[in-house]
Amino acid sequence: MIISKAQFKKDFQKKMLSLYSQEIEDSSSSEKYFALGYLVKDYISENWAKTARKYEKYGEKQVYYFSIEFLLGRLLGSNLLNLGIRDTVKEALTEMGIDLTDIERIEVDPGLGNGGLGRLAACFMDSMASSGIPGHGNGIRYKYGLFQQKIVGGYQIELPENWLRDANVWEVRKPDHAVKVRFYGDAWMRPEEDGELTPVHTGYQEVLAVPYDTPLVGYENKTINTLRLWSAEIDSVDAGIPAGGSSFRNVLSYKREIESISEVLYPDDSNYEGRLLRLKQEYFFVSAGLQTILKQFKELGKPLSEFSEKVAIHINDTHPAVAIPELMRLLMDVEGLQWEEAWRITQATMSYTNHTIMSEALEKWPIDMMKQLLPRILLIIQEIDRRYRDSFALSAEINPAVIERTAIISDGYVKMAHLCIIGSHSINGVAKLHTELLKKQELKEFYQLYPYKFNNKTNGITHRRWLMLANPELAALLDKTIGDSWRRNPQDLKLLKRYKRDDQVQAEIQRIKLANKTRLAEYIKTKNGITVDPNSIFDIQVKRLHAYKRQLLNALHILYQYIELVTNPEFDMLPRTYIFGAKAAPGYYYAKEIIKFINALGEQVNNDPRVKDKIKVVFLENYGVTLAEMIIPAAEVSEQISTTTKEASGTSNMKFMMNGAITLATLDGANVEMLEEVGAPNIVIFGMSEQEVLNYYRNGGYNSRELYNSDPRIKAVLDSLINGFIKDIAIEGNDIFRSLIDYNDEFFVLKDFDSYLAAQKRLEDLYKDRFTWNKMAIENISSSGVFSADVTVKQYASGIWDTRMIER
Ligand code: 26M
Repeated sequence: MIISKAQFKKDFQKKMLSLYSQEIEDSSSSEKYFALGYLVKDYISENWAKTARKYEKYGEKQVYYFSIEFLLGRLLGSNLLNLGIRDTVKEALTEMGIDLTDIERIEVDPGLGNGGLGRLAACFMDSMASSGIPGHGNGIRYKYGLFQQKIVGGYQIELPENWLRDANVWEVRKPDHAVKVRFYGDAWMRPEEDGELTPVHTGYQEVLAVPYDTPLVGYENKTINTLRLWSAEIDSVDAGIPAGGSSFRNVLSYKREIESISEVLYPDDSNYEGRLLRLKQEYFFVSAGLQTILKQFKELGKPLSEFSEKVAIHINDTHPAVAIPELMRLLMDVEGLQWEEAWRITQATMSYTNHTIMSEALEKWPIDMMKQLLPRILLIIQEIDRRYRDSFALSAEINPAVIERTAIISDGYVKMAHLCIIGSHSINGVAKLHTELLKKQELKEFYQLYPYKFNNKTNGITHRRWLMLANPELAALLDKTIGDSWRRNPQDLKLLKRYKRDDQVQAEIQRIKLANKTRLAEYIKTKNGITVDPNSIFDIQVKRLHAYKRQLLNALHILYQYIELVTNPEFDMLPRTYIFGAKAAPGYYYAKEIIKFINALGEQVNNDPRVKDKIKVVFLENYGVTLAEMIIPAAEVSEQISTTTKEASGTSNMKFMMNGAITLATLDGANVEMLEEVGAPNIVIFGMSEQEVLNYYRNGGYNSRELYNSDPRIKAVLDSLINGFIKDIAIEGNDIFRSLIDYNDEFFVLKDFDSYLAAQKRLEDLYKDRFTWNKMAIENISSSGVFSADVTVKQYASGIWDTRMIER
């Protein structure tokens, strides 16, 4: 949109007056935030309504992205940017003596996701709107987001994330669009006189699902899509009150039970836990979303046979898998379709993304639990399973064991990934390597049955949030050097390649990095009280804490350098600041021990005069989207060191690359494609190959104790975990030692240790030559355009959803 500074000032003043009955001069920062937020929301509103009408008018196919997490981050900055008025507003505010970034800092970061999966959903929402794809999100409006992390005495403490304490300016509650979702009761097929079977579901509890809509603003294209998040509320007190009737106490506990559905985000992103409440959450937002989609489709006046021509539904990991039987239920029980027709429509509508090959993360629900909570859905799943097994009856070449292994229901469980594969027309992995592993390992038998369903869609990130907003100085340098076409077409970043040897551009890149590092150093000083030198190498690993991501490998290397510094007079190194940020799932004991270890290591290294400030170790608490926006642009070394084959894709790797960090990586996930894009001289690769890892996992033969006994560096490092050399980790040091030696080092930390050390040394040598380093940084920035989620969502649109993009 176009607005003059004068008009904006008038609008802002008016909004302040109507909200708080006061002048801007008399307002607090928080009041300024709310006034500006509501004003921006007004600016959005007009095109929000228009977008919906336009989609309707042209009969556009709509995409609904079903995800149990949407990790959006703050929205004021990105909405201003995407509306195309951020510069105007910033200048106008400056003229009024107000700093826009001070106002932006007031906004709470809604942490409605754990990490990669939830953030990917948010990047896709931004990219779909910005590419003119009619794509909307469907999820849960958690009252409490991911816990806030505090570090006390080196340990993680979790506090509730009450993000809704103050008003949320972006959402619109739509009580008139509420729908009812049914749980519990009994379901069976009742034989009719004509021999037909009618489904019956009685004695259910009804929960009211109330939608809250948030606008998803496209980048300067007048497109506003919708993120619909559902909140669980009590409907009528007579639907589902337990025995005892509607006494006050009964009603109160009933209300609590209902509201608990959308109360809190599960804080675990790597371990499946068969909790009834989690299954409730899954069915809750899926059923509410599907009922709405079906209702909207019917308003078009088209026959249901054309449903999949107008609607695509994407299942983000298996968490929304019950969408498949739920759509079947709606089409049959409510709309009266026959099984075959309903099944054709369902398969044609649904598509599924797999985000992990780790077996402990695969969802499977006990049949009994499903029967208790979702009796009608279980009947439908059983019928899908029966027909799946039946479909092989005539083909002799299918081994019955294969059918059993790929079935949806077996050994007392409903396997959600199997349901997704069988019930969708497309299944994709999130990086080339990951998709290949799915095809040849984890889902091999499905791949043999349905090769045409499998495809790859490498993840991406929105360059608007992760470059334009997070690194405005770099964005300005790009504009000045190569023009601003990269903003619309991120692959134009490659125009920067020509400048990789340009002294002036190199100097600017280095200056901007230093400025970003200095800002981060100030933050570290205030938050952690640690003085770090902005001229030291900033080496960063930020992501969820998990054994396979190997924060431990990083920490053990630091410990190695520390030991060398204090014992070996010959040893020298460039000053380095190691920065960590990571939340551990509250029940993940080992991950929490690693947090303690890193903090204890930092405490000791940072205060040991013999280190002479060559090493600083910083653990930044409460890592999340907002912190990432400050940390990533300040990075020089990006640690992407997962055990090869374990990280499906990774997405922070792409964010670091786009901000000019040099990646230190295993050939895992999307790191492989980053290497392809940027070229071997511009990335530092180490570690085991895919083949080596798979071999060990399949045939055994790895013995970590041998490495401990044969490599004196490993011995020295591990011994210092248990001999009191590092203070205050008596228990943690011992447990970590045992995980590496007694439990044979499941993630090959010791196996990769030597190779990692060598890679770290190469990195240091590269850094000594600033011309080479800056050149590498420029190569990375210019090669990062393909990792824009704009590219990714267009591939989804054409390859899976078959949706068009609307031109402005
Ligand atoms: C499941 C059941 C109960 C509670 C929580 C969950 C759950 C929540 C999130 C499980 C997994 C969740 O996320 C997994 C995830 O974030 N995977 C990451 O997805 C990214 C986007 O594709 C990839 O880049 C990462 O490699 C992958 O680890």
